[in-house]
Amino acid sequence: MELFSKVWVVIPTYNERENLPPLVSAISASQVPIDRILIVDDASPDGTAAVARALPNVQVLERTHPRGYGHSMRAGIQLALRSGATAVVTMDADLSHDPAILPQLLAALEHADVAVGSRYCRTGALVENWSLHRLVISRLATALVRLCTGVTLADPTSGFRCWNAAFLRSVDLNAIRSGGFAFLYELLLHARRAGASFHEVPNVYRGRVHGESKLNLAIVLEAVRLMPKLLSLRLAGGIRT
Ligand SMILES: Nc1nc2c(ncn2[C@@H]2O[C@H](COP(=O)(O)OP(=O)(O)O)[C@@H](O)[C@H]2O)c(=O)[nH]1
Ligand SMILES: [Mg+2]
Repeated sequence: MELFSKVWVVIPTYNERENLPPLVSAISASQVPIDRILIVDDASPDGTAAVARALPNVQVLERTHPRGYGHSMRAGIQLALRSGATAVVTMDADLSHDPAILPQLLAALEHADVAVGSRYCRTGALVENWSLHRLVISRLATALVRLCTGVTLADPTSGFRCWNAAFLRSVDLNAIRSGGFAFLYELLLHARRAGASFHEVPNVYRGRVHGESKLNLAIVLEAVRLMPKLLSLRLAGGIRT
């Protein structure tokens, strides 16, 4: 099947009502043939789901429990795959992932299983409007995830990824336990174990303007606790390089 015949974009949301209308317009303006934009909302109190339902080409998956980026991402990706997606894009709602690079991400699937929108793929960081402490956390996470997964991407923690769906179907998503952002790191290791080839595309990451970050101590601790597990899985072998 043609790789771009059914492109799904999966976006987990929690309190993103102001960001969704400009995001959906920017995705449409990127001129890629998007079959469906799937908003996976965790019963946001600000009414994000109702805003999303009024937007063109959008399907809303409403979840309740347990709340979390990782739980939502897994549910969203699985729905996209069950619905026959040929390519799956994952991105955030807060406009930090620039839809203008969608054509490059999709084009990269001609020669890679996964294309990553990357903050760090040139010298220095492509970030704007981000506090120093967020940059430091991000850089530390980058170093740890590279070490523990063995994936040599410049930006292995980026959630802006574009997958060949046929490849993604070969990854056991139910084996991933993390409910927060650590889902992304676990997925990376499982993808590597399945023999993934990667390609990075520069993405100028803009810190959010509307709404609040959901990064909190529990999410950071979950990620820290995951690292030894990832490392032992990596060292246990069975990983094609
Ligand atoms: N469904 C769902 N989405 C979430 C949750 N936490 C964060 N998100 C979404 O995940 C994306 C990234 O979160 P964000 O707060 O921007 O994280 P940051 O960029 O690390 O500050 C955004 O689209 C959020 O709305 C959650 O618990 N459930
Ligand atoms: Mg964000």
